[in-house]
Amino acid sequence: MTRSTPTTFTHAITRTPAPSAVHGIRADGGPDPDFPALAAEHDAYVATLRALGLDVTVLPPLNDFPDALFVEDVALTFPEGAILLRPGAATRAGEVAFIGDALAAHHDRRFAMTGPGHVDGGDVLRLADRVIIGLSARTDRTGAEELAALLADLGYKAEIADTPPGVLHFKTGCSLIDAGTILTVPALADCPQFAGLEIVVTPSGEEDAANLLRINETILVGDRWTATHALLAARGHVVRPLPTTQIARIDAGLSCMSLRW
Ligand code: CIR
Repeated sequence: MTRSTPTTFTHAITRTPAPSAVHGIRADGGPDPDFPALAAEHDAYVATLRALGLDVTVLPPLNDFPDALFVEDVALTFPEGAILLRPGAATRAGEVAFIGDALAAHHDRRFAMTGPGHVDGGDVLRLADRVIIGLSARTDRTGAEELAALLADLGYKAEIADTPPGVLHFKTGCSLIDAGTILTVPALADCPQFAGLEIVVTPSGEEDAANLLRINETILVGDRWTATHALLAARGHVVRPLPTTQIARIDAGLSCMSLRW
């Protein structure tokens, strides 16, 4: 099968989870993660990014911000520059101040949202030719429109989409698996902004697999989602299962734990 590969990643930024991560936000209650097991999931994630050849910056834990390991939500990174966001959860707003130095070390061109709107990076899906910004409980239209203007300054076209109710972030429900193909939960399969892309729907019962992470020729997928592994392997992809049980308890998946470019 011939597949085209989207952006090649060479760098990532992550943040070590603090013990407070067990108190991370979760929409539906549920048990706290087990901290040693969560830290082990994060370690495996960082080790995998490095094994795939990425230069990974690991930032120190921030115990005052339980969700700070989810660096994806506070900024966007591109080869051409970086954008500081305004996360929509009040308890996460302060995380932004702690990512700037790491961005400055790598990106000469830096922009920042100034408000009053909000965007979480988990709502921003980068495609080969444009960026989709999903409206959600964390990302509002005012924020999405400000971000679209900043993206235009970086040379990226942006479109604004809806995120289905009950889905935390746009990318909780979908991921790019190659330049022309989206893996999506059924609730997002008819997203008008996916026109022109091939749509692959998550196997029944494996909707949580939709937040996977493609790193160049390898797709990282939660280790519980065996039907999704088989589906992707049958399409010719190299699949790397990773443990995600503990981070899932605080509503997170694989994309959330890094910024990539
Ligand atoms: C939160 O609710 O903000 C965190 N507990 C989970 C963030 C997940 N991030 C992401 O999907 N990009």
